[in-house]
Amino acid sequence: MTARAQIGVTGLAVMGRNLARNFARHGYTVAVHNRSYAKTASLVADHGDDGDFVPSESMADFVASLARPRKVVIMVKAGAATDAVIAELIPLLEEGDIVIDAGNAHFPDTRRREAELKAHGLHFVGTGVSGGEEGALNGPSIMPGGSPESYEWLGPILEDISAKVDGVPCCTYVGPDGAGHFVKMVHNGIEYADMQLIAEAYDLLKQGLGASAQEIGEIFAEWNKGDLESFLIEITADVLAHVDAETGNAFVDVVLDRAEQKGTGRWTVQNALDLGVPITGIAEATFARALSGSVPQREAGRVLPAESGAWEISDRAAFIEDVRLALYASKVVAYSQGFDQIAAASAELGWNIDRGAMARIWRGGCIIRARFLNRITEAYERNPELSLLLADPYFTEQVGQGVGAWRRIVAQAALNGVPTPAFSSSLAYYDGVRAERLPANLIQAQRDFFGAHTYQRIDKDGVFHTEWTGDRTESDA
Ligand code: NBP
Repeated sequence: MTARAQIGVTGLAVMGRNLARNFARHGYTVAVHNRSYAKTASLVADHGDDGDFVPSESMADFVASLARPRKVVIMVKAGAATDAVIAELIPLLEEGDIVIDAGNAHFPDTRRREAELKAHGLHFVGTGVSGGEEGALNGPSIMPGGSPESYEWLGPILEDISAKVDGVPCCTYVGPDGAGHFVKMVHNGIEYADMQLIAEAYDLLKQGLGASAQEIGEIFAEWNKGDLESFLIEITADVLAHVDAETGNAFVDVVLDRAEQKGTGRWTVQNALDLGVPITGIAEATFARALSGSVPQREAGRVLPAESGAWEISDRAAFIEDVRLALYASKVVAYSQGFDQIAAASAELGWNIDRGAMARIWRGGCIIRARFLNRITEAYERNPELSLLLADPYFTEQVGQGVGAWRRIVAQAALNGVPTPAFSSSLAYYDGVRAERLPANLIQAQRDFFGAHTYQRIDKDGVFHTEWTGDRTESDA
């Protein structure tokens, strides 16, 4: 076996197969392997024309077919399968080789694996890959972590096969150990928020205007020509226009209203709680999916009184514009919160993640690709230490122009009994961060009362406690 392949992919289900084809189409000699040989054989049989594949039945032959330093991409089911493949690889690899996990691993697992492989003299690169099947084949957004040294070998290849926007690759080095998978996790969390916000906008247009799916699809198609231009708005317009072949009804009207939530949204929210970062848009989006699937509660809840009247909208065009502005503003909040989470983790784990660069590599290839990501990159370029994306002058102005609309929409939704958890919580967050004073003063006082948790004062430095059950004197804590 000649060690001639420049990169290898093990795990040739939907994602791995397409990624391997993408490498081959870019002129790389690609070693390919799968636990069961059938997938390897069918890849070469069906797509051998894409380029130069070196198929192997055994892991040992697969490793032997790779030029050094070996670069092995693992694209298997995240979790135990990844550990099984790594265990098989370790004895076959040599110092300096690079193992790339491109599956959807949870970042603590990536940190553990990176440390383990480092002890063997191997590089381990946990890599976020977004864009699904189509992205893997034609250019995904790629978020690699691991050592900077491994990126020197790997970066040019990954940048080559990634999506390009204005000629710029949607791939960059994210940061050490689990940083790549972490950023991919937050990307998916933002995706949850984005989808929920779009769904709420759809619901408002449907319930407020009594508009048909077709009509709402046309509104989204129009929105896609402006600031909201994005992959998700584009496919929403497409989906809303689709007619169910069996019934002749709008397709969305025959789809059951129960959304699933898999790992990444939940992980994002769990991690935000650990970090103490309010990502309310993402959290509400995750819980909204959970609520949609809470069948017994929803059945029981139908008896609850609404106390809302018939919703009458006199100016349809003005209402549609209000929904658009509220959607844009809420979307900025979701991104602002997601980038706060990245900043917090980066500070805690010493990752030094460049948030502007993350927005740049999300512009193409991935599910949240959107026109306004350019604006986010610009905001972080203007001020790399920006503590609140919303407070960047561009976004302050853009969101500011829509605040009135945002309030009208959230208020009308509440008055008319339409649930808008992501719109509403995003506005509450906006008002929270802009508030001169929050009622947390009372919470601190309560905590000191029942648990002697102490408090600080606005008029002098120090930490204090009041003897609530005694004479109520205040002492330094
Ligand atoms: P799957 O997640 O369905 O995994 C199937 C692959 O894992 C097959 O190649 C299978 O081999 C292999 N595998 C399993 Br299962 N257990 C194994 C083990 N113990 N040892 C070795 N191989 C094992 O594939 P996928 O849908 O292509 O996804 C691959 C990865 O990409 C996952 O981590 C997934 O979360 C991620 N993903 C990402 C996106 C995205 O947009 N970025 C989309 C979809 C998936 P076999 O053929 O022998 O059973």
